[in-house]
This record gives sequence, structure tokens and C-alpha cells, in this order.
Amino acid sequence: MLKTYKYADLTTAELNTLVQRNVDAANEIRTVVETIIDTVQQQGDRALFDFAQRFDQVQIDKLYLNKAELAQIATALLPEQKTALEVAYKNIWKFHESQLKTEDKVETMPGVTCWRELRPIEKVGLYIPGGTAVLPSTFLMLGIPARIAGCKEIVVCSPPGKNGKVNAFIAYVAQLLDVDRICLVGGAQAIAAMAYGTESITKVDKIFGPGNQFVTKAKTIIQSTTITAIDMPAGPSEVLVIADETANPAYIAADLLAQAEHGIDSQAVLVATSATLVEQTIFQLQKQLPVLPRAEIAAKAIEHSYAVVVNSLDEAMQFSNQYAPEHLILATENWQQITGSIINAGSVFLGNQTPESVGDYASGTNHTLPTSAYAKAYSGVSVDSFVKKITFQHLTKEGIQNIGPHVEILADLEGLHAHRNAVSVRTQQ
Ligand code: HSO
Ligand code: ZN
Repeated sequence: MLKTYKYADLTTAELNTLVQRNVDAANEIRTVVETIIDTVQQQGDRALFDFAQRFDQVQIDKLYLNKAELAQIATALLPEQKTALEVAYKNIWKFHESQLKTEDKVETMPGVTCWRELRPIEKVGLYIPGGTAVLPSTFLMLGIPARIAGCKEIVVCSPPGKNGKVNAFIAYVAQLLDVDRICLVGGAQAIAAMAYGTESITKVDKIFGPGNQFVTKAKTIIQSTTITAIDMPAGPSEVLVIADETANPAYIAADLLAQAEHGIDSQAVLVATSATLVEQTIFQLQKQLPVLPRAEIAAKAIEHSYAVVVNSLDEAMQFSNQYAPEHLILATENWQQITGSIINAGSVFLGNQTPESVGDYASGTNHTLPTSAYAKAYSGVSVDSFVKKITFQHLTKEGIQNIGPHVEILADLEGLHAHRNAVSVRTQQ
């Protein structure tokens, strides 16, 4: 359990293999997904009914649930379940609201003023996966920033359950977010429907949300074949825990397992400052894993997870930056020493009292994060993901006189005479 490496002994090649993930074996998947996309494009709603029967094993007579139907489904929730969702909703709202900022206008030269203004993306599509775990928290994480940004239309797709409905948690979140309907469409066909539009489903400008390999493949295909954008390329979820002698092995094991239970392809990496700490964590894993309801899934994920023993927290951070984890937990009382050297990570959890689970659900930060080392260049979902930033400029008479001669020279330099004239006609009056 938990293969262990010593950082100092690793060659560059070994290190590169260790931090590599998401090797895409998915050409077969591509063919299947392309066929699904074509079918949805050609047959619209008809295809969605057929796919529900084929992939979700359910015959539906309508492709969406409306507000009244959602309200009815949500009545099944217990008061404490509603309260928990409401606490999460409030914290996520509060944190994301702080991201909406008006930028200053900048006078770059006397009479030349430039600035940026936000405009919401008009139509967004949220994909809420079904599968082995239904994730209402993902609905909150996508719906709240979309609402704060002011998106006009929020299309939500989620696969129908065996009863042809969504579960009560999803229905209650729909109420909190005041969305009009949930479309009962899952998988690649949901992505295709939102990218191309069908009789019942509005075509959107950007699609958000995690999903299985089919959903992910569909997102990458429609991104290059339509003008619909996507949030980010998504791979299996992952965590990297950096721990020193101030950490608690029981907590480390619990955090690794919280990641591992997501799916058999999840990865949980421990970077520890001593071999003893790794052994103690393995002991805890052996104790905690078998009693989990999702033990089978977690055990498979742990099988291809590993530990790395380092000589110092600095060395640990070097490894972590190379790995670029989606979630980084600093299981040490000395976290303040090393946060400054974090270069690549999606979301960071500091100290021994901060489990990833709080960020997954309710602290306020977003859990839609870059996986598979995309944290080297991508950020997690935020209000920014739902807006465009449009630049503006305004010149006064003085402004065009000040900047005009320079622009004329630059236009000459590029041999673009009409550009020069657009300035000259104004300055030579
Ligand atoms: N850890 C997942 C999010 C999640 N966890 C949802 C529980 N529910 C990816 O960040
Ligand atoms: Zn999680």
C-alpha cells in the first residue's frame, strides 16, 4: 500500500514519470463521442430521448423539470439538510461576491483614458454529473458565480435518475439559485445539446462542469468545432499532502481517502519529511479504508497513489510545484514558512485543522479546479470565469494631439497608411 519513493534518489526521468498523469488512451472514446455529437446535432431532442433510454436506462417523456416539479422533489429534504446547503450557499456567495470589482480608469497620457468593464457571458451551461456520486455541491460551485456575474440565461443539464428525475438535493439547490428548469440530459449528449442547441435546450456561449471521460472529451471537441467555450480541461480529481513531524497521521490518511473515494482514477500523493510519517500514515490508511462505504473505489485509487520522502519542507514544495496539484494540503504547523514558495496549485489548505472537504463543500472557495497539472497555467472557476472584460478608451481633442504624432510614425513603420490617415484627419483640422 502506498508505494514510497525517496526524492533525493529520483532521476529526472523518474521524477517526470511520477508527476505525469492523465495519459489519454481515449481514441476509442473520441469516436463514440463524435457520433453522439453528430446525432444530437442532426436529431435534436429526439436524440436526447433515445440516449436517455440507452445510457441512463430510463424513458422520459419530457426533457426537463420545471420550477414546480423541482419544488415538489425538494420537499423530501430534512430541515438540517436544507440548513447545511444554505450555509454552504451563503459562504460560497460571500466569498465569490468579493471577486466582483470595478477597475479604475487610467489616464495613460493627458486626454487619453483607458479602462475595463465587466459584462456577464449571456448564456452559460452548467453540467452537473450523476454517476457514482451525485454532486449538488458542484451545482452550488457553478451556479453561484454565474448568478453573481449576472448571466442572463443559465442552462442546467444533469442525467436523469432511474425514476426519470433528479435527486432532492439538486432540486433544492435549483430553488436556492432560482433556476427555471433542469434538463434531464447527461453525458456527451448534454454537452452537444448545450453547444448546438436543440428544440428544448438553449445553445450556450460557455459550458462549465466536471464529468466522466465522455463528458470531458465532448467538451474538448465542441471547444474546437463551435464557438462555445469551456471552463477548463478536466481530469480525475487529485490531492497532494505535504506533511512534517507536526502533522497528525490520522488526519493525513483521512484527507488522502477523501480524495481516493471520488473515483478509481483519483490520485492521492503524500510528500512527507520522514519515512516514519509515511509508515504511520499507511497504518492509519489500513485502519480507516476498509470501513468506508466506498472502500472498493478508494482502494483502487490508493493503489496508484504514492508517497515521497523528502529532506525538508522546501524540498517538498519543489516536488509539489512540479506535480502542480489540484488540491494542496499543508499538513504542518509551519505552513507560513512555505506558502510563499507555492508556484503551482489549484486550491491550498493550510495547517492541520483545514481538511479539503471544507473547501469541497462550504468554506466559500470554489471546488472546480484545474487537474492533471493544468494548475501550471489555469485557475479554478470563479466569478471571472462567467464574465468578459471589455476594454474602453476615450480621447479628448488634447488627447489625440498628444498621442497622434506617435501613432502616425508607428503606422508608417508598418506601412499602413490608412491607419495614419485616421489620426491625421483629426489632428490636421
Ligand atoms: N473534490 C472534488 C469536489 C467535491 N468533493 C464535490 C465532494 N463533492 C473536486 O474538487
Ligand atoms: Zn472532494
